[in-house]
Amino acid sequence: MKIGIACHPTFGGSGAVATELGMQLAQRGHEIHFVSYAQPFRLDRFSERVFFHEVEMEHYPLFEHPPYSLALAVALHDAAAKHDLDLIHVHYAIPHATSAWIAREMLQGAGLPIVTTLHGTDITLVGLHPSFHAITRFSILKSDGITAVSSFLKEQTVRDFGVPADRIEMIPNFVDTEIYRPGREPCHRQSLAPGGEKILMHISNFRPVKRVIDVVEIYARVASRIPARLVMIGDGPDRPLAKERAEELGVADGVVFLGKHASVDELLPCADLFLLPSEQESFGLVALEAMASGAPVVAARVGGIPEVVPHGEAGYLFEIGDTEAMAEGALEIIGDETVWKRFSAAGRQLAIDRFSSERIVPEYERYYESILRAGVSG
Ligand code: GMT
Repeated sequence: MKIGIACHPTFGGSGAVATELGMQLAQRGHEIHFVSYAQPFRLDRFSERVFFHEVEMEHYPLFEHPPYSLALAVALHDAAAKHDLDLIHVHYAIPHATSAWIAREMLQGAGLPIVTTLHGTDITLVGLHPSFHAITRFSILKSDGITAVSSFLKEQTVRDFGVPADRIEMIPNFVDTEIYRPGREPCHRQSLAPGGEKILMHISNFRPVKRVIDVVEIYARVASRIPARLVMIGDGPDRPLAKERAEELGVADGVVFLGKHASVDELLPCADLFLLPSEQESFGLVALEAMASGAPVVAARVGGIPEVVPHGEAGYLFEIGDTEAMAEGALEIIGDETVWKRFSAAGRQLAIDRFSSERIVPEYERYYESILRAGVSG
């Protein structure tokens, strides 16, 4: 198949999933055309049959906010026409599902099926805003195929957007368990925790929804009981607040901010524990990557996280903001080698059994085939 993929290129789960899916599909013989305003952050290696089309935008002084959605529609239309695409798969409904619909209209009945994958805040936050709700609903319903990354997200879409449940296919996110695995070399443990301290890790785009202050507070409680360091990867609006809180709590020396890293597969195997105390998480891809890398997870019991991290098996889940319980849970796991080994092995096994790319990527292929057989709904 020749597949066009539109996604946000910035650090974030939806762009990561879109890129990994495109690369895996290309390895399986498909031709993949990524379309975005910048190269997706994980599209950092050459792959046969993978192409990138940059959306070009004219910066005209009249526009305080250049109309990206229109430029993307044109880029999708041009890529579809020039490369004879069979299908367009957009990740994160806003604005991609709308741009894809415009592109399909512009092709005037040439028949370009659109698959929209719903990822998270396109449904639970941004899409709910009155300025986006109607167009998000319209564009989702105009898609020929709709997938959601968790059962939680599917239910939210049915409830808040009135999309019939039988129109949404739940296809969970996946992880390449050959790349995300324990014992990767070189190991950065020595430089991250030179005194042999336990390593707690957090990776995100430091938006308020990630509750990075909670991460620091959990760490401070843990570090008051056992030698530990906190490795913070990523960047975003709440990074200064997290730094400030670490200083207030007197634990700044134990916290290292590494900034943005695309290759988190090299760092996750160093973690003794992964922290994800988010306010909302439709899936929690990074928790899955941590589990595949052998790191147990302590997270908030929210959204789709319980579908990924079984409580008491691969980690512990607690109520949002309960940093005391999260710290206790963390100590229970990292304070006992036998318990840690059990959680670590269970998370890795789960990633292999339920969420490996070998298992999930063919689900997308089957879904594309069913959409192509059904034809464009319009
Ligand atoms: O929805 C977002 O906040 C953005 C999105 C992204 O692009 O980072 O993240 C969502 O999609 C990921 C991949 O499917 C999920 O693993 C994340 O849980 C989800 N984030 C939220 O729901 C907050």
